[in-house]
Order: sequence, then structure tokens, then C-alpha cells
Amino acid sequence: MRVDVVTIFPDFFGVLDVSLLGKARAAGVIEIGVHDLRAHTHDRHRTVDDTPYGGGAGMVMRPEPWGEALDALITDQTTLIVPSPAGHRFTQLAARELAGKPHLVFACGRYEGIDQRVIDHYSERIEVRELSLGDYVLNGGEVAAMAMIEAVGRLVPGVVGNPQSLDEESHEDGLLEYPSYTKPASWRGHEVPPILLSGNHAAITAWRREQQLDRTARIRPDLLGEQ
Ligand code: 6GU
Repeated sequence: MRVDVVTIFPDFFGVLDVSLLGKARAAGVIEIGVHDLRAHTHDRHRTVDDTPYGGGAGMVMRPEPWGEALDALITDQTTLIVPSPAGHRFTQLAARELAGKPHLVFACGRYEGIDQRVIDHYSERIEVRELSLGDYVLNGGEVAAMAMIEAVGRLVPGVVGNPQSLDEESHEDGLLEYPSYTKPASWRGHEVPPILLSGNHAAITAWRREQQLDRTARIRPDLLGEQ
């Protein structure tokens, strides 16, 4: 898979060199390119934003640098992702879908967002997804893009060492994960649930399922279709 990111803060993406994703990158399983939007400005001040038509607070990113930057990156195989608090919710299902795409381009906007015509223009040519992490506001798309790259990247075959560990995680089966324990069996007066020491695998599986349902009902009843 290839991932390209366009941003006015390329330095944000330095962390993509560390941990599992960094290893996958070094091994060539995922190629990631980070591109400075300002390389596509042509004025002395390298301007990327301007005041909104119709008035209002904040600044809007001008379409021309985006057009130049994205034209240099996209092919008809590209999925363009625009992180935005006004987008569709980014979920584990969305991450799975994106992990099957050959080329993702993230357009990280700042300020009040990118001129809408950029999204309209590329939507006529390629798949464009406006995606939000959740119902809160970040200063820009960079941190959101990083979260999405990590969530998608770890689903690409060869990135996570043991693929089975992916199947038992929160959200893969629509439920929150069961609690995990390791040694010692007793710590500061807290005991590991005895069933986990019983060696009865059927009973352990049933207990874990019960814990998943219990936890989901308490913490995320919306996942069970209850509000
Ligand atoms: Cl994708 N972008 C911004 N700016 N804020 C967000 C977000 C994205 N998701 C949640 N909040």
C-alpha cells in the first residue's frame, strides 16, 4: 500500500518512523510520502489561506495550492481522504475498507477547512471520503490523519506480526474487548479471576464473552443498539 499526506506541518508525521508502522515502512510493506502544501504556493509569503466568502470567523484554505499538490499525487487508483469534524465517522469498518485500497492520499486542512470546491472537483474524478474521528474538534487534520494511518496500516498484511491478535480486539466483533491479566496472580490485593487459572478453555471463552457483553452494555450501550 502507498500513503501520501499533504500538510502545512510535515514535521507532525515524523512519528511514523517509530514502532510497528516504522518497521513496516522500513520493510517496504507500506510506503508513506509526506508533502508540504506550501511547495505549491507561488507568492512571496507562501499563502495557503484567505478570508471566507460570505464573512465569518477564521480562514479557509485556498483551492489552488491543493489542486497543484493533489494533481501531482493522484491516479485513478487513489482514494482521497479529507479528515474533517464534519465528515462521516471513521470506524473499524472504514479502516478495514481503506486497508484494501492501493493508494490513500490524506489532505490535512487547517483553520476552518479547505475550499469546498477542492472536494467537489476530486469527487468527479476519484473516490473522496471526508472522515471524522469523533464528536470533538482538533485544530487540523494532521493528528486525525495520523490516527487513521495507524488504524489502517496495522490491518495491512505483514504489519502486525500475529494477525490473530487483530481478530480479538475491541470493535472487530462490534463489542468492547474483555479484560486481560498476566503474572503475578495476586497484585496489591487484587486477584486474577480464578476461572482464567482453571485451564477450562470452554469456560474461559464463555466468561470472556460475558465480560465483553457486560462491559459493552455498561460503557457503550449504543454499540448494542441501545441508547
Ligand atoms: Cl478528522 N479533524 C478535525 N479537525 N477535528 C476532528 C476530527 C478531524 N475528528 C474529530 N475531530
